[in-house]
Amino acid sequence: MRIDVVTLFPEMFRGFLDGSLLGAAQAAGLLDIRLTNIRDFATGVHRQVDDRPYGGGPGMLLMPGPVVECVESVLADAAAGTAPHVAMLTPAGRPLTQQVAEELAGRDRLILLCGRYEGFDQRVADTLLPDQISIGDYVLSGGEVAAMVVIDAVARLIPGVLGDEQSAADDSFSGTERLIEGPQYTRPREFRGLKVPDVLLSGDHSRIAAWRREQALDATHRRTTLSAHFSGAHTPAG
Ligand code: 4HQ
Repeated sequence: MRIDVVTLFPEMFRGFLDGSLLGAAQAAGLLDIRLTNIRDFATGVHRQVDDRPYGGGPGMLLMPGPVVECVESVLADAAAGTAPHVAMLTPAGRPLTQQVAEELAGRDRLILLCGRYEGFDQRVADTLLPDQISIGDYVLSGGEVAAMVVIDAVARLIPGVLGDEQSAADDSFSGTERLIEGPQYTRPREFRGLKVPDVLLSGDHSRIAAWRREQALDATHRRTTLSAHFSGAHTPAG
């Protein structure tokens, strides 16, 4: 799989991409991640990429020219094969879920478009008609961190990227039911008086599977009530 990142801050990705999982995946030829700087497509002596919004208002917007030309140059670099899937990171996008990550992991080529400032001139989306993805309902300073989240979630789904001993199939949200994983335990059998549930030591694999499923259903049900619990108004009285 090839992923192109279009950004004003390619250097933000270096440590992340050279890290253990992604570094190994790239060294093994499973993943090819390339960075292209929007600034390289700016024109004029000042290499300007941003400007003030028409109609007034705070902040700056990314101008359409440098962004669209940057993406087009990445598209032109496509060898024979299927057209890259272009996705823009924006709070207005469809929420990133495990299902969306699985869908993206099925593509041969992705182009991730990272904005800065107050975002992109509308004509970037009107010209490129990109997929639009949000990593959550909060505001980041730029799309780079969001793109790293997408790359992380997608890369580990590419066959061969996780070791044999790990499996994406067992994770929270995987499978058709999309359940959250229940609790897991390793040694020691007792920690500060807290014991590993007996069923996990029983060696009875069908009982263990049934227990894990029950715990996953529980954890999934519990989480739907958690937001309400933690976002209620907190007074000294509770
Ligand atoms: N952004 N999910 C980029 C986000 C965001 C999000 C704000 C995107 C700033 C320029 N991206 N603009 N949430 O907060 O993807």
